[in-house]
Amino acid sequence: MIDAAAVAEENGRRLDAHERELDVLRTALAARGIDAAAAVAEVARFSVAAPSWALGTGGTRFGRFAGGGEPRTIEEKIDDVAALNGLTGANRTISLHIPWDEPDDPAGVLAHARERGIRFDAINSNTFQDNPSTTAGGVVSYKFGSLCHTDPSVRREAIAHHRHVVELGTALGCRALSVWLADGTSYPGQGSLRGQFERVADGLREIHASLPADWRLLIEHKPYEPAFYATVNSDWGSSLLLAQAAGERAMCLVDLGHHLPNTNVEQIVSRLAMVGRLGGFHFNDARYGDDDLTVGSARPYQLFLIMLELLEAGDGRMPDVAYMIDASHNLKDPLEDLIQSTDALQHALALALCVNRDELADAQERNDPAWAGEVLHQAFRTDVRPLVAAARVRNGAALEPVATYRALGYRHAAIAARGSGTRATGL
Ligand code: PSV
Ligand code: MN
Repeated sequence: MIDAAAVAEENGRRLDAHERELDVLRTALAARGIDAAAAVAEVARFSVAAPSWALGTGGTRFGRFAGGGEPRTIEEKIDDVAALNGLTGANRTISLHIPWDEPDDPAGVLAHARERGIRFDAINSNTFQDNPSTTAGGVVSYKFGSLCHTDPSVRREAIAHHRHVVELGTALGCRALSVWLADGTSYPGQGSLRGQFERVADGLREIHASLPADWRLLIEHKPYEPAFYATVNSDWGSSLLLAQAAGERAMCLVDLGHHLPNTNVEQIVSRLAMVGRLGGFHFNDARYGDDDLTVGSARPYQLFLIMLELLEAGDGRMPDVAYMIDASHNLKDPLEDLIQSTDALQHALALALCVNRDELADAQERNDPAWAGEVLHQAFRTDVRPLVAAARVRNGAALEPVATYRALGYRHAAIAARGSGTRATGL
C-alpha cells in the first residue's frame, strides 16, 4: 500500500521549489496565450489504465529475468495498481486479460478494487494461446487461428470465449471488450486472404451483436507476429473495415508498436477520429517493431503529435477513448516503468496543451509551414514538468513519483510479503 500521508510528507520537502517553478511557467505561458490552470486541470483529468499483465517482469523469447515481489493473484495486481495510482494519480483503472486473470470470485474482486479506488477498464480476450478454459478443455486449438479458422467448431469456441469475457466484464463494471487476434498466415498460400478476412468479420459481427447496449468493441490491428506472412487485421485500413463490418459500436484500437517502420501514427489517429471509429489506445514505444518499451522513451515527438491530434479530436480536451499502457519491462521494476510511462503520457499531454492551436490553424490557413513549426516547437521546447507535477498534487499523488516510490520502499515490502521468486501471470 502507498500511504497518502507518506506521499504528502515526501511532497512537503519539494513543495516550495515546485511552487516557485510553477509560478515562473504560469507567467511565461500566459504571455503566449496559454492558461496554465486549464492545462493542469486537463492533465489531472487524464487517466490511463494499467494492464494487469505488465505488473510482472516481461521477457523475450530468449529469457525472462523476474524481479521480486511480483503479484501472485488478481487481488495483488489490483494492490499494485492502487499503489501506482497513489503515486501518479493517473492510473484509476486496471485492464484485465482473460483467462490470465480469470477470477474465482468476481464479486469479491470487484469489492477489493472498490476499496482501493480502482475500477475495471476494457477487458481483453485471448485466443492467441490454447488454454483449457478457452478451447473447451482442449477439444479445439487456435494453432491455425480463431475467428479466421476454416473449422466452424473452432470459430464457435472463440466466440463463446468472447461472450464469457463480456459476461465477466459486465460483473466487474467494464464497458469495452478489446480484441487482438493473432489470426493470419505465416506462409504464402497457407490460407485464403479473403476467406480469412470474411470469417473474422463475421465473427466480430456476432460478438458485437451480443454486447450489452453500453459496451464498445475495440479491435486492435498489428502487421506481423505471430503471423509472419499476412495478419488478418494487419493495419488501420483492415481494422476500419472490420469495425465497419462488425457494427456501430465497433471501434479501432491503436497500439503504438503495431505499425510498419516509419508509419505516420498521428495521421492514423486523425483519420480514425475523423470517421468516429477511434476507440482505444495501447501506449508504449518502439524503435524497431513491437518493442513494448516505456512510453515516450524512443519517440517523444511522435507522442506529442499524437496527443495534439487527440486534443484536436476532442476540441481541446482528451476524447472519450479507452487509454491503456501496453508495455513490457524486461529490465526495470514493472511499477517504476509504469510510473515512467504514465509520466511520459502526462508530460506529452501537457506539451500538447501548450500549443496555441488557434495560431497553428492560422499558420496552416496561410500556408506558412515555418510558422506552424515555430508554434509546435515553442510548445515542445517548454519545460512543462511543473504543470504535470501540479496535476499530480491536485490528485493527491507524488510530485516526484519514482523517487517517492523508492523512498517508501514499496518493492521491498512486496518482496517481504510475496517472496522473491513469484511470477505474475501474463505472457
Ligand atoms: C499484442 O502484441 C498485444 O499488443 C495485444 O494488445 C495483446 O493483448 C497484448 O499485446 C498481450 O501482451
Ligand atoms: Mn496491444
